[in-house]
Amino acid sequence: MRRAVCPGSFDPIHNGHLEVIARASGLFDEIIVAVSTNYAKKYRFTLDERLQMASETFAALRGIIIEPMGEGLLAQYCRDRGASTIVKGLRSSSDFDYELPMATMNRQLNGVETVFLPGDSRYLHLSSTLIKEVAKLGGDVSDYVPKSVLRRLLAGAPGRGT
Ligand code: COD
Repeated sequence: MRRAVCPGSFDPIHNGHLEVIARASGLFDEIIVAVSTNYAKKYRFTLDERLQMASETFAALRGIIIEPMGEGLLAQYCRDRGASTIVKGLRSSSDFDYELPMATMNRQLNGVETVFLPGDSRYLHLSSTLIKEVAKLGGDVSDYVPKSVLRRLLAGAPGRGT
């Protein structure tokens, strides 16, 4: 079985992530969407919420598993889960410059390879940070996030009570 891991914070998951993960699922038998926890990071959504939003997003797609990744090494997580490949989406050359050293390190640590998929041009400007900021200030992000994410973002938008 060809199994790959798509790791991320997914705080929250958005259509740029979704599109890359859906395409990756056509290349592998099984995709594990690994939702990371980095205790040095301040998340808007709890791990449970991020897992739930990802699960709701991929409910209709077969062969996609949503899991917490924990805090440890991604390369070790991949080995523990029997995955030989990491899939990452790229938006720009700066993404590539950031990702290349990690891809090399992960391969040298235990042989796990990284495959890069170019992001879809409709979503290259998206990041979770930008989406949270626009939504918080009352902007319309409905073209950029799945419905379950939109519902949660709107709960914190201006004039809606939180
Ligand atoms: N279009 C396409 N791809 C996108 C888009 C978009 N609009 N936005 C984001 N992506 C890609 C990112 O490039 C990334 O590959 C992935 O989606 C996840 O994005 P985020 O922002 O949710 O996640 P990050 O960048 O916070 O995730 C970081 C990881 C969990 C991947 C990273 O921290 C990690 O590898 N942690 C493990 C610790 C470890 O092993 N460290 C040593 C590394 S050698």
